[in-house]
Amino acid sequence: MSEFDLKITGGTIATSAETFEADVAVRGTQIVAIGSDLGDADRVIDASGKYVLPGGIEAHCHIEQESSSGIMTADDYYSGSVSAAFGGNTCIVPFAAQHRGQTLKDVLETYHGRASSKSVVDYSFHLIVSDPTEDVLHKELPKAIEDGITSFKIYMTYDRLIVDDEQMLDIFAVAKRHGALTMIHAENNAMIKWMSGKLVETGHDAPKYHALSHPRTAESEAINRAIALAGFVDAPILIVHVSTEAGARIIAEARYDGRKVFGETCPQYMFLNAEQMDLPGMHGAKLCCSPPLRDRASQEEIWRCLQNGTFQVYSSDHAPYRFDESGKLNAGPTPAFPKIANGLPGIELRLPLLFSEGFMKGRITLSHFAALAAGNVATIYGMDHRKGSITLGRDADIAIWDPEVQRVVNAEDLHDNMDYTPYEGMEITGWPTTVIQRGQVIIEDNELHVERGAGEFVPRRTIDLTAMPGRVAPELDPAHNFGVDLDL
Ligand code: DUC
Ligand code: ZN
Ligand code: ZN
Repeated sequence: MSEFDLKITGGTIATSAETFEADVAVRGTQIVAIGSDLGDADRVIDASGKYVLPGGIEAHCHIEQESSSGIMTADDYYSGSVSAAFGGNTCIVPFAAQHRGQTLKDVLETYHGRASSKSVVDYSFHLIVSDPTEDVLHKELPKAIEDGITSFKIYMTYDRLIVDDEQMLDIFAVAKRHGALTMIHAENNAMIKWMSGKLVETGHDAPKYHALSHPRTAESEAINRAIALAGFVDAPILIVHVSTEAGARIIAEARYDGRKVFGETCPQYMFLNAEQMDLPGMHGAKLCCSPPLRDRASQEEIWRCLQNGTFQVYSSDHAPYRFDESGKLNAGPTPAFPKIANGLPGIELRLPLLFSEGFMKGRITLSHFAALAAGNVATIYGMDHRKGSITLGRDADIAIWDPEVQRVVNAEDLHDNMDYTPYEGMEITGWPTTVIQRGQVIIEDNELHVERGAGEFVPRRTIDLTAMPGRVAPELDPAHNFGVDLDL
């Protein structure tokens, strides 16, 4: 009998902290040795000339989720997870969306049912909270957190999802008390509605006008407000899908002040711009997402904020709606832009795009790539005891990247259930050719080697906020408020 089940030899390993040459050995589901001259193994993978990196964790994706207007995403947990795996991911954290009137218990049961029988990679969920009733706040959210769902998203826009400032404070206070992280879709609802109304009234209802209807200031105003509200109760927040430099600066400044604030951006804000929406007919609908694409200068600014660490998280925001009546054209063949489903696909290309344009072109180091692919997300979302690094004792979730592979993006080559990709025609250098999940090779030779349902639910821990001091607002501090203790 061999000492190990699997050994990966000759590769260059990267974690968020360092890059080094070594062999990796796996027994069962875990990494058990890293070094040279390790013992023999049942199977040896030669990774000479390749990079041995943590399996990606895609922490912002919409899979088998009904939008607030009832449109189902094109990907279910099978196609979505297969596409994620082909893109070098071994774990996904999609949303379990509460629509108003639903209990969180029912929502989570539904999503566990959807994922457990289909996902080929490990998974967790972030809740979307749209109806913060007393029960939700004081019973259901604490229970969900206890069960390992330690993050939830709220929306500052969309009529059917929006929570107002007072509700945000309620949610932040619960998150603070129980150690959860609130993710925020930060856009000013009134500005979007006002601009959309003006544009449509004046006949500007083609898809490209969607980009104008969500002004940059709508994002920065909402980010500012979210940070002020969360900062008041000293609760940790993560601003998702940041599209503007103004928004990024507010996040950077809050972090400079020690506030408990994280930032995320997405490939669409680095690789695409609104000029590309100026297409004939409805084709611009393929690029309608919220926040919208901005301009070329903004792409460079978002890159810079990724490089300088303002964004710790880089996610696809995969929100797959096909260019047909099941998705983008759900409201008819020529809907005005406010009726077009929002979102772009990108779960398979998130990492190849960053590897190619970021690491291979010298914009980020390999360690920074590993951090953005998996390490940062594992830490921020409470999975780093199991995932996100090539480290002894962690799950053997590994993606072997071949820097020699050259590909031109073509929607037909992707494994999602979409009929287009916004990245069509882009040239990519480097690809994850072997993907290993908990010691099992799941992708090799361009083929899937895993059954549906092989992925497991990963209960997550609460967030570690060491080195993020935050502050107590004087009005909430008994030393400065006549001794009032609100026991938040
Ligand atoms: N927000 C998301 O996070 N994804 C898709 C659309 C949206 O508004
Ligand atoms: Zn959002
Ligand atoms: Zn999203």
